Amino acid sequence: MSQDYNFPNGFLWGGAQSAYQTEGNNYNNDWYEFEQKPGNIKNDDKCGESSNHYGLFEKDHILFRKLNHNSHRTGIEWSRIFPQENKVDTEEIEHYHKVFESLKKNALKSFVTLYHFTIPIWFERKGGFLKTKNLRHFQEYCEVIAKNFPEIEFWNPINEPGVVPLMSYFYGEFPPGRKSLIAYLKVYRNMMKAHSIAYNTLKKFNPDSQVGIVKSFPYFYQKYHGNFWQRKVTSTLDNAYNQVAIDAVIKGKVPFVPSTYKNWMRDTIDYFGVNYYDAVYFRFKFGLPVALDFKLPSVTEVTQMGWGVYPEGLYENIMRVKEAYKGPIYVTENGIATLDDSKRQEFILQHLLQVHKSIQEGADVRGYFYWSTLDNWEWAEGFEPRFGMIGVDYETQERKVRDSAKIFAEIAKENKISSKLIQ
Ligand code: GCO
Repeated sequence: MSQDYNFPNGFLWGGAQSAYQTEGNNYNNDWYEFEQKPGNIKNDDKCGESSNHYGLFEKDHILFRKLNHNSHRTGIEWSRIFPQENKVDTEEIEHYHKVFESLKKNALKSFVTLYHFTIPIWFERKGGFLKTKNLRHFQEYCEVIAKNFPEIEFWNPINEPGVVPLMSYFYGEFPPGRKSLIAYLKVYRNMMKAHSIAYNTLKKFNPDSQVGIVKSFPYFYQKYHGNFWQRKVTSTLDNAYNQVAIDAVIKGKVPFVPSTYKNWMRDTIDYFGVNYYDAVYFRFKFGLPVALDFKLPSVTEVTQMGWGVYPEGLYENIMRVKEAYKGPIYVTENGIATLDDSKRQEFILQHLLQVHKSIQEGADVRGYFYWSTLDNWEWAEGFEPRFGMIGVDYETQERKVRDSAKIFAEIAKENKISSKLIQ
């Protein structure tokens, strides 16, 4: 049976990227320092000029528009705005004004992240998000941004509040390289506080802007499909990673945070952003989860990141959000690192069909952002993974539009996946 899969009117189609991963020439944050130490990054790569989006943003935006995107998720680099404590760099404010003007000129709605893993060196020296008293610096940053950029319609202040606690403070693979469960819990709690600070600050100055959460949302497979014991254990882990953030922004409930905070943490989202890549699978030994795989045992093929592909997880996660939250949902990241673009084409189609299915079943999904528009710096994995729909030659900074970008352009233009495309 041939069928077209139509998306709702006004659906947003775009790509996502972050400031540090694409801009290039950022020398004033914790990641820059971290990269200097041999062994921290695969192949000892350094972010350096990256995809030079800082210099080429105008050309890039024109290209995104040509590819029928109508929106774009991007970010502001905190260490550019505040190179030192209490010092705002007005030239950088000017720069970002130009970036947002250019997005507007190209009819791209901007979704803007304020903190996407990188913090200024001076903030890091003070203990970063591990110290609750440092949150006032984040608040100050949010205030400067709110006052200077009233033109922004969609904010996602903190990218994936669960990832920094996990990668930086539990696994120690991101700066500052700590490995402590206590630090994980403390930083996660402070991330959620920081989210509500950002929400309240941005809304105070721009009540009409939409402020959301962008949540990394792996699908904990055994929570639903394991045996009795596995379901129990996996649910606990899912609570500690996924549910915490959902409860914080919807109910104002955060473990170890007194209930006096509840009121100002509750209802601190105008939309829910789902970042989805894969299902995770725990290997159990003697009843304990001893290892974590980023793929199901049945999946043999993995991406450059070692992640398996499991599109159904995106549908399941959207439906889970729908149950907990009545507002709009966006897929704020979904993508694949591969050298074989035909796999990317398949990945995009399979995941969009799951998004479509969730919409059919009543989920209010209003947009989809592929990660990533451009090839870019993949943190501790360096430059090897190729996530982009648009390839980047890092020697020449030349952009190469991959076929997946063309397919995406067709879908965005028609606002549907046609039966022809599926065939
Ligand atoms: C994250 C980030 C991105 C990554 C992307 C691919 O989820 O870690 O938001 O910065 O680059 O997810 O790993």
